[in-house]
Amino acid sequence: MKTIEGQLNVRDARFCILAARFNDRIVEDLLRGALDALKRHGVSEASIDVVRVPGAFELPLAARKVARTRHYDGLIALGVVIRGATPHFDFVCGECAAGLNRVSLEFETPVGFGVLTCDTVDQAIERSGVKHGNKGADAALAALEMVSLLRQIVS
Ligand code: INI
Repeated sequence: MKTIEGQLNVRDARFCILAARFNDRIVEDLLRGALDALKRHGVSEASIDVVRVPGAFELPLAARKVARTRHYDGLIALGVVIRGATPHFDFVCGECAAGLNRVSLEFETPVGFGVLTCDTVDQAIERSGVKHGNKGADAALAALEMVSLLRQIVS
């Protein structure tokens, strides 16, 4: 039996982090986590670009444009969506997740999903480096692992 799985040390990989500005104080913590995770696994700062978008809803379009360049091995999308009094949350979260997944499949490019979808600000803070880890770092590690995995599966 052969098991194929990705590693976290990937050679010569380029990453693009897409970060939403909405709820920017929390997104910055996700960004810090993602950058730290990449660098600690050997990705140089010169191999990472950061693209800023207004909100999580805009992440898929920017990700698509970035993926199209074929300049990057992996993308990492970061955002924080917090439920309000209207159904807006559901539309932003749904389109964001579905759009990012489509980009990933269409371009066969890993997209780490580091978009928090929370009921409260406290939940978001807890997931951006306080109590429940840092989901930006988790998304970066998932992207790293998937880049490594895809490199091993050649058609
Ligand atoms: N964008 C977010 O990233 N997080 C949110 O919590 C949020 N809320 O709550 O409205 C949000 N809305 C903006 C949206 O992503 C778009 O930028 C906006 O609708 C313009 O297209």
